[in-house]
Amino acid sequence: IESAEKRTKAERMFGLLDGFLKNDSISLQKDILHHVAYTVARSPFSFDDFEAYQALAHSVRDRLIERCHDTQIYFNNKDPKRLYFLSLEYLMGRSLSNSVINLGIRDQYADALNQLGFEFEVVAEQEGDAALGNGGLARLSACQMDSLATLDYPVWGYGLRYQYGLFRQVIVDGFQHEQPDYWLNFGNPWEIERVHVSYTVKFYGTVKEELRNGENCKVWEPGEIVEAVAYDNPIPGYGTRNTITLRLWAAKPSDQQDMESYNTGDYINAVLNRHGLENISSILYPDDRSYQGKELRLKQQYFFVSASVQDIIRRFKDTHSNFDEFPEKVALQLNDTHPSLAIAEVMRLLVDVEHLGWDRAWDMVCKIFSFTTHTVSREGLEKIPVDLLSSLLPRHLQIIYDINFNFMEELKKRIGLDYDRLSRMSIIEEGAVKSIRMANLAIVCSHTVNGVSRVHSELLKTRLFKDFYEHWPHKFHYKTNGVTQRRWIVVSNPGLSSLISKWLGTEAWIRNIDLLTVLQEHASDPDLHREWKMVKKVNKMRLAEYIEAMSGLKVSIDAMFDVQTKRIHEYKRQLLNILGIIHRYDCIKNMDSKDRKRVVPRVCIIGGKAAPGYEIAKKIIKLCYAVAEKINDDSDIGDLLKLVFIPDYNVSVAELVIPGADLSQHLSTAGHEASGTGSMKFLMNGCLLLATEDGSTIEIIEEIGADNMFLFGAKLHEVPALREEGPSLKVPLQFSRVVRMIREGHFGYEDYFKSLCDTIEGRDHYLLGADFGSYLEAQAAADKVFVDQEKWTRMSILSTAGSGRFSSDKTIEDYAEKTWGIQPCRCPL
Ligand code: B1N
Repeated sequence: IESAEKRTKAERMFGLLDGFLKNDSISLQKDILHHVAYTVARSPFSFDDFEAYQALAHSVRDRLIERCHDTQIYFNNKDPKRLYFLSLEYLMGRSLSNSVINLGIRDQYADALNQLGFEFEVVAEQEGDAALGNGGLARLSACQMDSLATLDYPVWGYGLRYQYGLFRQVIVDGFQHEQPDYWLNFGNPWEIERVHVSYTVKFYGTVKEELRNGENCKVWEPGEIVEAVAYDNPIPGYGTRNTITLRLWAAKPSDQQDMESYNTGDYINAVLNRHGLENISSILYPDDRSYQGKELRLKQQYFFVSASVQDIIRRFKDTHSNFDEFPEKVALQLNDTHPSLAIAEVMRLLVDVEHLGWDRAWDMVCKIFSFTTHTVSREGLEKIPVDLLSSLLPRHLQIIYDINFNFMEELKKRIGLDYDRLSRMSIIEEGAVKSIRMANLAIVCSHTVNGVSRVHSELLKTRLFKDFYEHWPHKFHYKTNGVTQRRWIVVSNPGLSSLISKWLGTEAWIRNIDLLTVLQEHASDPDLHREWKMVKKVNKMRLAEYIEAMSGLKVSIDAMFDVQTKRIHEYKRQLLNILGIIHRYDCIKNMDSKDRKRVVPRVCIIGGKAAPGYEIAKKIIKLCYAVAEKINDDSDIGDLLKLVFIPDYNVSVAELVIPGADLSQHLSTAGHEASGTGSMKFLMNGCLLLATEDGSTIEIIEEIGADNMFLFGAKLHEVPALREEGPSLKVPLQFSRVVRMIREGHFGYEDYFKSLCDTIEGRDHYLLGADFGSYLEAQAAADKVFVDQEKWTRMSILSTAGSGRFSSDKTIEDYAEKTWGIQPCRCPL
């Protein structure tokens, strides 16, 4: 009787729900108007573009929620091994276009909006970026989430819901200023607040030993308790019903905190103190390399890791009565060392809370963790001062000491008392400041250590982690990074996307990137050339309009659009680019009118943020403005050369800039860029690359051939000898000349630029002088080809055609099979 009653209830409910939401344009219009009236609370007869965006976003959100439910129900039934991806940063950018494209209902929505008197593109422009990350590493996480969803893997992403994303870059008189990005000000329709999914996270306090059931247990009595509340962000796959979840944690005051003060009458201060706790998840650290050992950063790391691990164990326990199957059902991926406290947290929960015993817990830890490092230099490795950890997380420090003790004992058995080696490999660094080496912790406890490109992995094996490689050669692998063609072609370059589908006769490449190689067969087809150039022209017009709107500068779309956009770093050598531009300017100035006719007109575009405390990087930005002012105001130069700095480079600006670029520059000193992913986005969009042989570029060369790119500069093995030469290194005369121009004040601010010039004359660690000659040659080669538009277009087609290997789908399939051991789990339609 009971089950019959249940069935009728379920049937009745299903009847009321009327099945799934409908996606025809009339239903979508009704839906949008419904949200205008009841979510945005505006009159359906009068609402503006932003309100239309909000209503539209909520209507898309409804569909995402539907799919999220189905996906989770399906996963729960199948109980596959799940991947948990832990990252402190995700650079998602906008969600609207991406979502409707992945759901396959963009055209229907565009139609619906049209009927209501709105334009999809204009409405989509209303959305702000979700910028919960710094640069390449964070955008990689976002691309990988898209691939994980599209390829139907059972996955959860975990991270922090920062209230302030990456700072906004505002330029005042050529100087970078930082402004807070309070991105949640206008609400965020893409997240689902889960007030019931919350965990307490403890800090400070002391650890006591207690006898429980005849066993010695460690009991951590915390000094501070914070609540972690889940915010779920649906990630829809393309061409599948699967929609996975990125769960971001926000800190909220805990009810358990400060009970004492409530009882002592200091009510006001008790409440105010609670508020401070929310700061844990409030700000994203804007330095993408330097590690400073800040307490708040460590708190952030532990806060998100603890909530995530508790959630993972809770989900496992929902369907399993013991931990036997834990390693068969759970894979934990550490995106760099930032989440590596998860290792100690899993140990703590399994040993202190679940009482599994150390050996059993340790055995599991060794089976579930994998680690990807994005670092190339020793200075980039995270270290946590022991004093800091001991006060903030006393129990975790004990656990790390125990892990290290066991590891050292095991090592001694293998290598004897080689103290140098033992101390290099130890998780604990003894020194002026005793600290925990987070990379060593991650390597010791992970079954797999991945680099992000082949050459990066070689550097890990021969330099950074040589001792570990010799000890555990089987642990070391690499998965070359990739980017998602859904965002970087389909969303951001609709013209190219339709063109590719037309010439391939299918849209299947959007899920199966290998098909792109078919374009090679048409690389010399004049019809394709015509259409290809047309698409580029339209994208350049779009970019030119943006440049004019932003800076007032009019640029000619017949000029070569030469772009370098990425974080500003000395090793990325934006300064080399600027010196090259000064040289070009100087040459043109000294030409007669006959020679000037042969100059290939260029619009040089530079963009990127400098970390707020990185003085040299900020000077590079100022120099760019100073040079731009001189060149752009020089009527004698006209359209032959223009220089623009695009402020506040972020994902949505990238979506505009990349499709409009002819040439893109990737100039890192060999051995410094672990991978680089910007180059892959440009490559997909048919931009030719001017690059050093570093990071992933080396693999791009293998794929499209050196004759399809403009390569220059010292190679990895040549760098040490060049550095050795120091100030006696011979540099081209042109180099000294352009640096002198800066020093002598051709662009003003000579005192301010002095220290910048000093970094490249004398020591010149990043070898700008050494590479300047070959840089100019590569630039000249690019000019030469640009004049031959047929050749250029062919190279451009071959760039896109060869970009398939750099789709994040490839990276993810490789990780799934070789590192995580997970299988697709596709929710039926
Ligand atoms: O990660 C990217 C690579 O393509 C780049 O080559 C690499 O430089 C970048 C601390 C980082 N490495 N380290 C960081 C980011 C934030 C932070 O707080 C370090 N980012 C990279 C993707 O593999």
